[in-house]
This record gives sequence, structure tokens and C-alpha cells, in this order.
Amino acid sequence: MTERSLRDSPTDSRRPRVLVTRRLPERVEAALRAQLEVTRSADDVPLSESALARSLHEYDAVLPTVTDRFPAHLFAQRDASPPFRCRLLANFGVGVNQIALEAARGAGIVVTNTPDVLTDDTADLTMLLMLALLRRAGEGERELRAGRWTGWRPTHLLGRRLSGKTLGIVGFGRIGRAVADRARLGFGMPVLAWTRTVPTDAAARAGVEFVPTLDALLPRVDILSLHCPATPDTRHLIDARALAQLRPHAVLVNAARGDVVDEAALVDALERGALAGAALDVFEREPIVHPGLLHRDDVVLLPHQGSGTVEAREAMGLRALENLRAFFAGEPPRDRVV
Ligand code: 8YV
Repeated sequence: MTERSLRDSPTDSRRPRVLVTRRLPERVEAALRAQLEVTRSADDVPLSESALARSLHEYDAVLPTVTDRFPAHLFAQRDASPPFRCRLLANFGVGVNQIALEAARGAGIVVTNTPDVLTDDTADLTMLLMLALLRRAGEGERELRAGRWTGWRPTHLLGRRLSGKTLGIVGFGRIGRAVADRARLGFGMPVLAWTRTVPTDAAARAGVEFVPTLDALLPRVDILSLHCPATPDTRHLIDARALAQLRPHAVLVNAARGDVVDEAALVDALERGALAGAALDVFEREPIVHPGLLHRDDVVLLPHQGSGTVEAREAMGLRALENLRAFFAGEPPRDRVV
């Protein structure tokens, strides 16, 4: 691993030594440098598994992102020589499915995430996906940029109206709820939701019909939007069987995690006309996208941009720093996952 030290003060052995795996917004890097002994990889590319394995022996904490995979076997090296130095993985992002959480816990490593601060941006992007797909924005832009636009005509690129369509939400956490609010209040959409833990407070339940099973949701929706975490239980939740229960005019939206959808089954269902389209911000094998999706006009494809605003990415970094600070001050970190 090539690393560039971001230290701007002489090495202070009393400050926790932290590996930051990717370049972060300058404001965040400056705040990290002010409080910690920070090293970050010079190349803004995902670290190799061996570099991540080494980091557990060499740093007091690691600040990883979605592109840094920590499978269970990395944590099994706990008693190898030298022993683990790392006590905290302060993840940059709310999703922590790239980290084998139970194995981390078993190795005595705490994992934190950065909820709340990206909720609005991810929900906004979900609405963008819905609009872009139904209003054929990608098709229109591709046509115009390619010089193929011949001018306005009444039947050109007719899409479908988003307002009033029935939305089905899978997973009613912070982001699912923020999407429900936007859809209900901004677009007058009836909202159905299927979630493991149905909220008890009246404000969260307002205007949303909670259904008991996924099977009860699928045949009723015009738009199915995924907002559950990626866990072993939700892997390929949307598989061939689930897709077959959608109505042919329905569309799938995913700004959660690629693992929740069986991408090959989705391509197959689109090819057979079992659903009318998909808008995806996340993929099973990022950055690889199933080739069967790339040339379809009935799909919208974005490169994992859900939280991609300056506001969110700065807040995510500062939230990860707050977790680091609290942990090394001996306080319970606010966003402990395990
Ligand atoms: C992040 C995300 O960009 O927070 C998440 O779970 O998917 C995105 O908002 C990514 O995880 C950063 O590591």
C-alpha cells in the first residue's frame, strides 16, 4: 500500500493512529488531522485485502468506506504476530455490509457508522431515480447529446406521470421514511410499506399502509423502492420469484444495496417484460454492472451517488470523526453498530 501521511504536526505518539482508506473532502481531512495521527492511502483506489489485513495490526483505528471489504477471515488473524492494534472501524457511511460484523465483534473491534446525515440526500436521489425512469430523462439526454433530436413533437418520448402512482417501500428506516414523506407530500402518492419493525409512533405511520409480507406488497405497487440494509436475510430478497409478482407496468428502484436484488434475475425479468423498468444506484458487484442492463433504455443507472453531495459527505466524515473522538476519549461512540 502506498500511503501518504497527512500529519501536519510532528508525530505525537499519544494521539490515536488512524488509517483513512480514501480521499475525503478537504474540510474533513483537516478536522481529522487536527485530532488524530492520520495516514491515508495516496491513491484514491480501494485498498487490497492484504493492506486491510495489515491495517488491523498497524493502526488503532481504520476509517473505511463501502469499497473496503473486511470479510470474517481478516478478523481471524487477531492472535497472529504482531497482535491486532485496531480497536475501532469508524465506517464512512451508514451501510456496513462490507464488514463481517460478528467476526469484528469477536475480535474485540467496535464498528460505527454515520446515520442521519445522508438521509435527505439519499431520499432525494431516490425521487430522482423514480422521475428519471418514468419521465425517460436518460433517454432524452442521450438522444439530445447524440445530435438525434429533431425537434418538439406531441408524441415524442412520452413517459409516465409519477404523481399519484402507488409506491411500495421495503424497509422503513430513516431513508425509507424520508422517501415516504417525499412521495406522499410532494407527489400525492399512496404509500405501502413492508418492514421488519413497524414504527409505533403516529407521525412515522401517518399516511402509510404497512403490509405484513413482501408478497402482500409486490402485486399492489407501481413503484417498488428498496431501503432495507444488506444482510444475509435480505440478500437476493428481490429474486425471480419476487419479480414475477410485480405487475408488468411496475418498476424497481434501488438506492440501498445491490446485494438485495438478484441482478441476473432482474435482467431476465426485464427481457421478458415482467416489469417495465428499473432505476439503480447500487449494484451487486460494484463497479461492475451486469452487461444485460447497460444497453437497455428502460433502466436508469447511476454510479452509487445516493449520498453524493458536499453537504452529506462532509457531515459523514465529521460524524465518523466524532465516533473516533468519543471512542478514544473513553466515551460510548454515538453510532456504535457492534
Ligand atoms: C456512501 C452509502 O457513499 O452510506 C451508505 O451506506 O451507501 C453511501 O451513502 C458509501 O457507503 C460510503 O462508504
